[in-house]
Amino acid sequence: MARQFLETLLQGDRRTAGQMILDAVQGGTSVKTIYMQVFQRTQREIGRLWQTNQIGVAEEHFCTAATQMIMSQLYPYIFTGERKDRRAVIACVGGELHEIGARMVADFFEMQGWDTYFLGANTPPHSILQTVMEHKADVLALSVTMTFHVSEVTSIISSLRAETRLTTRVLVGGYPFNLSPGLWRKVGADGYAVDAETAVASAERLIAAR
Ligand code: B12
Repeated sequence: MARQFLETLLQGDRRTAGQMILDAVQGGTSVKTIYMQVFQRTQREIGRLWQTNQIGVAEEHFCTAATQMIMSQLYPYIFTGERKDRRAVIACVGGELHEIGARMVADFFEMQGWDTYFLGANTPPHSILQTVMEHKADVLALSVTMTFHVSEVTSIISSLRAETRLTTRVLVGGYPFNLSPGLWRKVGADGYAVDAETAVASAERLIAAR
């Protein structure tokens, strides 16, 4: 299905690609499966095709925008179910433009009954901290893709500890953390997860140990 979805997008047909996903979900495929097995796979394959010069920036942008639009069409299936009275703020640190991974993490938290505040790409540090304080977040989830943004994470975490009395736990994730096991400890985070599917369980372990 991921292959068919990608081929359809590369042909420029986002309507059929979207319908394919809606049909699958209405036919019983879980949104979680679609996220992990179709969207994540496809985005990573798009990156490989771009890196090896088989597609251009325009095709990558088209596919990424279409995928985000199709994700929005799945929201009636995401914002359902029992709430847990747990709050998570999810953000990409300043300068970071890769936001689909973080959005997936946010949506997995929602699907597990958390209330989420997804701030998206390129969020200034003071806005992240302000949101965490305003919502008394149980968890702050920080996403980084480009290695040159990792130092931003260190600085946000130290400000959070120094400037607030909150017991908010910090979970980090994204490409550099997946490449380098143990990096999450070096930036001062409380935990790390490899993907959206494992992020919520990691967060719940951190809360239980608080
Ligand atoms: C789409 C895309 C873009 C788009 C992003 C648009 C958007 N709205 O998000 C745009 C065009 C902006 C872009 C720009 C760039 N990109 Co780009 N991009 C991608 C691409 C193709 C897909 C990203 C994606 O959606 N992945 C799918 C998601 C689902 O996967 P994920 O991000 O890994 O997230 C999962 C986990 O990591 C984890 N996770 C993520 N965050 C968090 C947070 C927490 C708390 C937790 C627990 C878990 C977690 O869970 C997620 C879901 O399971 C990737 C290819 C790839 N392999 O990912 C390249 C890629 C990341 N980009 C790359 C590059 C080089 C760039 C640019 C430098 C290009 C340029 N020359 O300008 C710029 C940098 C921009 C910047 N300052 O951030 C390289 C990075 C290589 C490297 N060594 O670092 C990649 C890998 C492409 C490649 N193969 O070379 N890009």
